[in-house]
Amino acid sequence: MTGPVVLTAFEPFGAWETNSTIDVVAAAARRLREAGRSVRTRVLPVDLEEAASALQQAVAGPPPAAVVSCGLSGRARVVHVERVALNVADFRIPDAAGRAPRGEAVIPGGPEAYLTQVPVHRVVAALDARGVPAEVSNSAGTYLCNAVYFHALHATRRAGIPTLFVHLPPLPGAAAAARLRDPSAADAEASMELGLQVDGVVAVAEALIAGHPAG
Ligand code: PCA
Repeated sequence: MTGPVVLTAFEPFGAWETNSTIDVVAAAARRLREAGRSVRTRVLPVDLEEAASALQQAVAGPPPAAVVSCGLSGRARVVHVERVALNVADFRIPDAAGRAPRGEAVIPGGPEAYLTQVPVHRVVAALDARGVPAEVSNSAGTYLCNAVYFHALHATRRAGIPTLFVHLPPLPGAAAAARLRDPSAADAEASMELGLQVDGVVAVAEALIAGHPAG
């Protein structure tokens, strides 16, 4: 039996008072359920250990039809379709538990990196077709998003479950607010409307469920 589509968001962190991925994922889940999909959502803590166990629980049980993890990026002006997760935790700001690893392995003894098995250019094309600006990204950073992506790929790749991480831009106005607290947290121009972000996450999930020839 095929399990649900798993969608994850993150709690707020650093200079961000809210994490818009929570609203985007909730709205995308509603749309997918209306379309008859079974969906499981999780909001992951910005805590290296707890995020890993929450992610592992989210993908446990009948193999998910697809896993789409979403994170907020203060640099993203379009949806970033992440290709790579590094086995590196190197934090510029501490996580919620005060951890600030410098160059430690996400999974000691694991491979140096995983590449998603999802054809990322096809996903960007699917987003373009829905009018959602997107690009392939070759770095999910070295913070929580990268760590969660590494855990997700580690947990799902043997079973061939399509797994993708997308970095989403801030909502309009949010980058300016974050920059007041930490000018390095965001680019002033980084922003995308909520509706477009929801369209994007729905399109990513549908593309992954539909499956696609390698490309
Ligand atoms: N973005 C951070 C962690 C949580 C989030 O939404 C990141 O890019 O690592």
